[in-house]
Amino acid sequence: MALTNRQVLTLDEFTIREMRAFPKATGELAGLLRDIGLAAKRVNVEVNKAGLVDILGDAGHMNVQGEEVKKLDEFANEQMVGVLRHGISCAGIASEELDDIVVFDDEISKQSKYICMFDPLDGSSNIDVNVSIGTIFSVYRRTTPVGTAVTIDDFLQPGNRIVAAGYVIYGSSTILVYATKRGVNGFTLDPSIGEFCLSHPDVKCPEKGKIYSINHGNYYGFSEGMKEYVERCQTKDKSKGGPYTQRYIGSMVSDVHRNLIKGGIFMYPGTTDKPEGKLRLLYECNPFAYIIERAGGKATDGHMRILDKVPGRLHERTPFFIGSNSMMAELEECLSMDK
Ligand code: P6P
Repeated sequence: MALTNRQVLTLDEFTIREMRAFPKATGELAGLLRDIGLAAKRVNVEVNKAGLVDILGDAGHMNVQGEEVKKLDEFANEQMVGVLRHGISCAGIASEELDDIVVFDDEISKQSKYICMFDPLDGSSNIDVNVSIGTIFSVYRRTTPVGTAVTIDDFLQPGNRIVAAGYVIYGSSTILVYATKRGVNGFTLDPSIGEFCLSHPDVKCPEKGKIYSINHGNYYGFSEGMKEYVERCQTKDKSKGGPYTQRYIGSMVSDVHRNLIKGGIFMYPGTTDKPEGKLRLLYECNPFAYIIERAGGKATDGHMRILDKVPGRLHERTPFFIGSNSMMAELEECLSMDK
């Protein structure tokens, strides 16, 4: 008798199984994650053929970040907004690609208790050179009453209120990783059945690591403490932890995903001319900070826990340090020189 394939859990089967663990669960969160999985599949199709059709190239205008928007950015944003608006599990969204929040003010959506924030296609400057890119998302309970239209207050919540967060990497394979209070799990898209299948159960970030990720091009803008840590990463003096391997792809989802799996530290510090750094608190830093903490790692802005920062604006940026606990401790020792 032919051997049947080993039965692997699909994303939908997994979220439904997780829901059974919470008797009071309504299935809304499982539904929201299913919607995001659908958007990811549609984005994946376009990303994988971007070089073949006229979907490459700048869409000819600048986004709120002052960056040229590429057509795939817009497509990915439309897919995320579309599935969440037409689903029944989200009352509104905020996107790194949009100036303001989008309120889903139809009667069904207003009854949802969740809101979602996302960077629809992070690293899009890498699209034209075939480097992996990704979608980053986080889910919060709304703070305004269910049944009313969401407001900006529903979005300016600290990351410690996150209910679920995750990312999708469109790379050599397409992987969706998401975290809830029950842990971090990864799913690889099986194109033969068009389903995300559990491939990385219960992901844990190694306590120690040997990989450091930073853009050395900004070195002369670093603080003394930051420069000291970079020196330690390169030193042959093993008593100071190093030498480490430097890996920097320039696509956050790829750099952070590798360090999450293998151990390591990713750093995007502030510099003398940009003390707030480059990365966005709501769309990039909070989701990854939530995921790394659920996997046993740590994320700070150099002084405080990322998840405790109370956002003042949708698009505010923050210095960002994330990774294995032992490397984060070494970093903090160096950054204490700056105080
Ligand atoms: P830099 C991509 O544009 C991005 O937002 C992140 O994905 C990535 O980690 C970072 O910027 C790279 O920035 O200044 O080193 O090119």
